[in-house]
Amino acid sequence: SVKERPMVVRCYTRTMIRMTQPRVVIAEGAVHLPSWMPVEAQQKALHEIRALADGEAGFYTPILRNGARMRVRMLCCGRHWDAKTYRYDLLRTDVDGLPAPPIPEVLRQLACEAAESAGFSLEPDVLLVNWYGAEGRMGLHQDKDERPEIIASGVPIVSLSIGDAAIFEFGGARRKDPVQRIRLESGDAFVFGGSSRLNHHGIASIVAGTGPTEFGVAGRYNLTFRQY
Ligand code: MD6
Ligand code: FE
Repeated sequence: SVKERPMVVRCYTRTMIRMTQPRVVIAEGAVHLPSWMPVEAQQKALHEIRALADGEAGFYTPILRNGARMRVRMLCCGRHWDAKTYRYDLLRTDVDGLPAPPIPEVLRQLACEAAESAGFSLEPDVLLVNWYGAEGRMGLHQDKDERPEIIASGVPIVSLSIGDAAIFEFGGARRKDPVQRIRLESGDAFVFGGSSRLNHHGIASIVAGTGPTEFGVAGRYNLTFRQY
């Protein structure tokens, strides 16, 4: 009988479980994967983020070309996003001139899997880590500093969130298009590419004190993986 076939049980790997998890299509090519990262994966990722933070080229507060300080701390891997020129560079020219550290393999692998879970494929060569305090936010923007061929091909950006929840706004191709508000929790993945690749989006607010207490995270980390 079926009861005598333990093989069926053994097939339920983590991947199988993930495949049955919710996948919310927000717009064409924009997919929210709630609770996509198991707690152990979030802790592994946190370990990597802390190692980067403690490294020579750690977090800094970007200053934009209009002179405004961003309301997040940032750290880039693979390539550095220059807040003064809005270009990618191998060196942190607008910060301290140090080279951007490589993307940790554990994180790169997570991003590839998240892209796959959303029906995309991604070979990330840039990772931006944003660190938000309770007052952190990010204005509505488009991610359009990657190579034009990559953007045109619809290769997605993969976003992973760890720590406090955030209210994410996801709009359309035009800045004045209406936005959907999505609460991103610790462990959520959000992937957008295809015809949504240039949609406006931002972080309206952080919901302080809502992250898993056992992580000991102050605020929220957001990791965006890109193909330059
Ligand atoms: C954030 N995220 O979640 C900011 N960009 O803190 C982004 O700006 C973002 O979530 C591109 C793709 C996904 C994102
Ligand atoms: Fe973005």
